[in-house]
Amino acid sequence: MRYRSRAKNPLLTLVVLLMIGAVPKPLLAVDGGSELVLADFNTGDKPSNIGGDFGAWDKDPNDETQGCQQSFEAIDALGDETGYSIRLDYDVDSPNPAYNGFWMKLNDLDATAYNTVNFYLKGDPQAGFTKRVKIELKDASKQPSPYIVAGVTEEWQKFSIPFEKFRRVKNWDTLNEFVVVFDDINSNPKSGTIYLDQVTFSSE
Ligand SMILES: [Ca+2]
Ligand SMILES: [Ca+2]
Repeated sequence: MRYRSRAKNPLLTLVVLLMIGAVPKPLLAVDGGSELVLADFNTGDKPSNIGGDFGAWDKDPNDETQGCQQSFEAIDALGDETGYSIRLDYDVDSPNPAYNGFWMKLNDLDATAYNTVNFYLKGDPQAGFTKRVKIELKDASKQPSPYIVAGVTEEWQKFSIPFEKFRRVKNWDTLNEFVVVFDDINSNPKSGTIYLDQVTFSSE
């Protein structure tokens, strides 16, 4: 009854609601620096926010004892109820050398305005998950520059890695690829599920 007495003009209420819904979400975070969203995965489809393709990969598709499957999961690192993250079901438990993961093209992006790569990770408590995950950035030379993040938990966590940790990237003005690697050395357990979301470059 109280709601009705307040909503004196249903048409006006509708217009206000439409206006609230029409306010765009800011793409830039402006607490001291700028941030470029590479991928929030919130369309539940390709491509990334910068038009890049992405997908799962594995060392040997013919080895059925290892692999990585990518899918969209309706859980979002920033709590967006309509958002998605990337679910990675990995398996590096194989009698053969095993590594696999997720790649995302950066389309020769010029990242010289930024100095940090950020992303969110969490593990799936039911499936199990590795606490250590290797991240790689590649420039146009396509030489992988690895960095290992540790301390993944079953809650969303933001990881921020300064560019200088990726020592083999020479040309920050032509970035080729962001890669997640599960390998049979760093992954424990050797099969499990990791969620990835909100990959950004920022200036800190
Ligand atoms: Ca998301
Ligand atoms: Ca296996």
